Amino acid sequence: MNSVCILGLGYIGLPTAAMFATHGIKVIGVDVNPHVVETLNRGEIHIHEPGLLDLVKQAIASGNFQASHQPEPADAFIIAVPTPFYGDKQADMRFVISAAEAITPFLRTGNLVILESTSPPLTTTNIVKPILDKSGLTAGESYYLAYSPERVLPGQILNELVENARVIGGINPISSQRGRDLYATFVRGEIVMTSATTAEMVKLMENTYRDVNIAIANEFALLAERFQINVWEAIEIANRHPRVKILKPGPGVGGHCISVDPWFFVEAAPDLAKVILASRQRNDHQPHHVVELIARAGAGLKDRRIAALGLAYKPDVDDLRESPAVEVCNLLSNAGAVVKAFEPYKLDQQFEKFQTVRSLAEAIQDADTIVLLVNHKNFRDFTPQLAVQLTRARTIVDTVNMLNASDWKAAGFRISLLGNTPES
Ligand code: SAJ
Repeated sequence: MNSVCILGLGYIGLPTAAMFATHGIKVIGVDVNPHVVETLNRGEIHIHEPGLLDLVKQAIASGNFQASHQPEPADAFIIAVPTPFYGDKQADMRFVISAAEAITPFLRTGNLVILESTSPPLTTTNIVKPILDKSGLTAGESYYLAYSPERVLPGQILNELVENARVIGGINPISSQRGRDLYATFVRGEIVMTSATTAEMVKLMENTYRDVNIAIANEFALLAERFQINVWEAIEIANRHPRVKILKPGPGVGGHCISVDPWFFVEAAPDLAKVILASRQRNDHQPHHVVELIARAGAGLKDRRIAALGLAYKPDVDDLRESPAVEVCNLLSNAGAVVKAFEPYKLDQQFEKFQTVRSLAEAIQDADTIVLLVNHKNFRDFTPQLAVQLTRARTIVDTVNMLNASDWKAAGFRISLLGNTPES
C-alpha cells in the first residue's frame, strides 16, 4: 500500500498520519475543522503531545503529508474521528457515520477501510459496512474492512503507537491480513488478528477494566475517610502483596476514553452491565465528593474564594475533555464559590462559570482555599515557603496526594487530603 487517507486529525489520527508519512506512505489527513487543516499546513500542531510537533514537521518535510478538508482516492482509509456520547450516555455515532459516507464515493476495488474510533459492539458490521456497501463494491471481496482500536496512552502516544500490541479485527480473514500489512509499516509490537466484533469488545473491555479498578480505589478512599485512616498509606501497603495492584483514587475519571467507553456496554446490554454501571457512577460521583471536602475544609462555599490548580483530565496533558477538575470548578461555582483556576497546559481556555488565570500566583493571591486537582509536574515546585509569600490562604485541599503534609502543616497550613480526612 502506498497511500492512506486518514479522517480525523486529533490525538490519534494526527500521530498515526505522521507515523505513516515518516515511513514512506503518502498520507492525506482530513479534518472537518478548517483551523486544524490550516494549522497543520503551516507546520504547526493544535494539540500538546510530547514529540508530536517534531514528527509532524518531519512528515511535512518528507513531502508525504498533507492536510485537507476532504478525502482523496487512496489505497487505504482510516477513520479516527471522535465517538462522544449524548447527555443521556447514548453513543453519538454521527462522526463515524459521516466519515464513512465521505469515503464511499472514493472507494475503489482493492481498497482497505479501517475503523479506529472506539465504538459500541457491532459498529463495523452493522453501521460502517452498510454505508460503504453503497459504493457497489462487496465488503471482504472487492474492498476490505477491519476494526483496529487505538490503545495508546496520551502523554506516551508516539512510543505506544509503535511498541504496543496492535489488534486488527477484520470482517473476514483477508481483511485482517490487509490491515496487518498496513500497520506493519511502523508497528513493532505484536499484531494480533481477530474478528471485527472481538476487536471492538477488546477495546471496550480494556478501558472498562481500568474504570472499574479506579472505582474500587475511589471507594476505598471514601471508606478510609469514614474509618479515619490514610488510604494512600493503606494502598501502598496492600500493593506489596504479589497479586494486588490497587490504582490511585482522585477527583474522578476523565478523558475521552475511560469515562466514556464503559457506557457503550451499559447502553448495549443494560440488563448485564451492572458492575460496570456501578463503577461509572462511583467515579462520576468523585467531583461531588471533592466539593464536599472543600466545603468542610473551608467552612462552606458561598462567596469563598477558591484557587483551583489544574484543569486537565490527568497529569501533564492539555486535554480537558470530561475532566473531573473542570466538573469540580463548575460545581463549586454553582454552590456560590468564586473560583480562579490555573491550567498550565491550557492558558487561554475560557469557561462560563468560573475564571481562568495565567499563573499559579494569580490563582492563589486572594484565595481563601487552594485546591490541588491535577498532579502536574509543574506543580511540584509549589512549596509552603513559596505559598506563604504569595497568598494569605492557609487551607489546602489535596485531591491527588501531591503535597508533603507535614511540611505544609509545619508552615502553618491546614491540609485536607482526599482519602484521609475524617468524615464529619
Ligand atoms: N486515573 C485515576 N487513577 C488512576 C489512574 C487514572 O483516577 O490510578 C484517572 C486519570 O486521572 C484520568 C482517567 O483516570 O482522569 C483516565 O486516565 P488513564 O491514564 O487511566 O487513561 P487515558 O484515558 O489517558 O487512556 C486510556 C488508556 N487505557 C488503558 O490504560 C486501559 C489508553 O491505553 C487508551 O488508548 C486510551 O484510554 C483510549 O484512547 O482509549
